[in-house]
Amino acid sequence: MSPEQVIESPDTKRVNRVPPGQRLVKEWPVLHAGSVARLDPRSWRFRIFGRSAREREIAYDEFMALPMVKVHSDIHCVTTWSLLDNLWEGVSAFTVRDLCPPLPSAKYVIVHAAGNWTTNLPLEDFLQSDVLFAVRHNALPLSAEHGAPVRLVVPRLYFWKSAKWVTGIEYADEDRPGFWESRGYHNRGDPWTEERYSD
Ligand SMILES: Nc1nc2c(c(=O)[nH]1)N[C@H]1C(S)=C(S)[C@@H](COP(=O)(O)O)O[C@H]1N2
Ligand SMILES: [Mo]
Repeated sequence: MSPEQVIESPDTKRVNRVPPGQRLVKEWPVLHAGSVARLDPRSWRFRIFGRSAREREIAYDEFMALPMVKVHSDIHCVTTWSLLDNLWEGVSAFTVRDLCPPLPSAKYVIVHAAGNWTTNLPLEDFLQSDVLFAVRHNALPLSAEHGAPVRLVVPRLYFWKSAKWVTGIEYADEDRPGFWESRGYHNRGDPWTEERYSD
């Protein structure tokens, strides 16, 4: 039997794993705008659309049958808490890209979540080995509070890019600020250079 492969998010290998202005917590906080979405897996769909030659809509059972990866990563929230050593399990961004590739002109991904919530990121930040659509955290299914049935995890950016209650992704030629990005948060959100707020 081959040993279980876990993808290491590169930031977990830094000598100092805590970015400037952050402090460590032991419990995982719950943070979001509005109320907790309670999505029924039977009607949930994952839609890949926008600047692609075709469009895909994936039901929950199909999504759960996709190849899964495990990622070990740290969480850095812009409100200054960091939670180290998270083990995520879910579908790699590469797998989603292969199911429905972007057109060459597409440079951004708009992530859609329940209640018309969105977040935006450069395609380059999305297509990294440690980016996944997670269904489990530390071996337990995601709770509704943390984004069930599926949440995005983008370990190298502040945690607001990690959309909970994901309903799909849209490839775009032009950037389009999402919910927090249009409310004063930085457009990209690199924790190591403290890209916290837009000025
Ligand atoms: N759909 C959705 N996803 C979201 C948010 C939100 O308001 N709606 N908030 C973001 C922010 S600001 C943070 S810090 C994290 C918090 O995730 P957690 O509650 O699992 O810790 O979710 C992110 N994903
Ligand atoms: Mo946040």
